[in-house]
Amino acid sequence: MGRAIRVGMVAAMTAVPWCVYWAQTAQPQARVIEILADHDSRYKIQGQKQPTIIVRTGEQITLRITAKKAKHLNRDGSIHGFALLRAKDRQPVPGWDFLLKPGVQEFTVAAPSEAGEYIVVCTVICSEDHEGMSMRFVVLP
Ligand SMILES: [Cu+2]
Repeated sequence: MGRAIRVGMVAAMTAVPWCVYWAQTAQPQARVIEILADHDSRYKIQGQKQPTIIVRTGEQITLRITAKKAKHLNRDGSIHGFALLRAKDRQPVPGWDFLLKPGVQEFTVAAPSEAGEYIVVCTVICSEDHEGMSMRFVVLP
């Protein structure tokens, strides 16, 4: 029992300098959000039936998007798009218009500074179901 306490104390003592070190050296990491832009012209997020991305205003996020080809593609080889629109007027959000090639790609971006409802839409006519390729995106204050 005495030994267990000593071990606990050592762990607590060594943990303090490590925390300080970590706080001083760690870079602010963008939160990674994994998205599938699938062959059936749908965005998917694992574990979500109705995929929704929820972020905070100005939050740094990394979109890690896996794209799988549907029926059609652009001449430049893009198979899907990923553009963000403000829901109330479908105004595009500057800097949030990505073209997706087959495979995995990452985009690190800052979330909009205005809280509210947004929509992610596909910008490549990827199939007959392209019009339905959208996803909810919520920016919390
Ligand atoms: Cu599409």
